[in-house]
Amino acid sequence: MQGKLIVFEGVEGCGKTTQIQLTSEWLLMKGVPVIVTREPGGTPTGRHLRRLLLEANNNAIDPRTELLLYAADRAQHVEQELKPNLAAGKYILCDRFIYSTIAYQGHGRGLDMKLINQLNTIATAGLEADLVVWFDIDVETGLARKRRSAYVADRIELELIDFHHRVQQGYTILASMYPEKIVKINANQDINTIQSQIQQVCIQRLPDLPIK
Ligand code: Z5A
Repeated sequence: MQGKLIVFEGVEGCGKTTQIQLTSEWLLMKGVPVIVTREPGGTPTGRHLRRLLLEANNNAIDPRTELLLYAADRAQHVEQELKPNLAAGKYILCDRFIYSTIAYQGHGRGLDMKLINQLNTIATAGLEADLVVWFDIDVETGLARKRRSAYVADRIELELIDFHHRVQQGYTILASMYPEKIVKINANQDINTIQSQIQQVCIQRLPDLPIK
């Protein structure tokens, strides 16, 4: 048995969490074995790292330290959560993966892309996503959505707007580089329309999907 890794990516407030939940309910209803996880924070060790990485008052963190902490979170996640669940035949819905590091630390912070790719290779031990769903949304719309909901801004959300635009540009570049892997969804649409498009994408791009 071999499962599949489906990754959801995009800027803040793009609707990943909402759609992961709906996709999980749909797949479970169709008899597909599903688990939902995220980066950072998909393991007990990762939850400690997530706190360090996202605490709003932790603003002395150096960009290279940040990069290494995301890589450490990913290495633990791959070994403890992703690989065993894939081996057990699960369909994994993962909120963020290597593409976030390329978009945020690479395009957003301007860290060396070669270094990022090396660290991603070490952290994933070669594990790749089977499908990446990218929620394409205006940065301002995403941030406004988050501000409308009752929430406390984290360290990355507090970055200047230019940073978020560079991240969005990073995703645009990634989607044009890997069209066979990354599917763009217009995330400015309503929740139900987006969900039915995700279901179509899963059916089309994952031919072995064991839907009943
Ligand atoms: N990060 C990084 O820098 N490098 C890395 O390698 C990794 C991560 C792995 C944590 O991510 C942070 O880590 C992230 C990047 C960085 N930056 N920040 N901050 P996260 O995924 O945990 O946090 P997030 O990106 O801010 O996502 P989120 O808060 O979970 O938002 P979301 O999942 O995209 O959206 P949502 O919660 O589904 O929806 C937000 C609101 O909009 C909510 O009120 C919804 O009801 C509403 N919503 C959702 N869909 C719609 C539609 N279609 N229309 C209208 N309203 C909607």
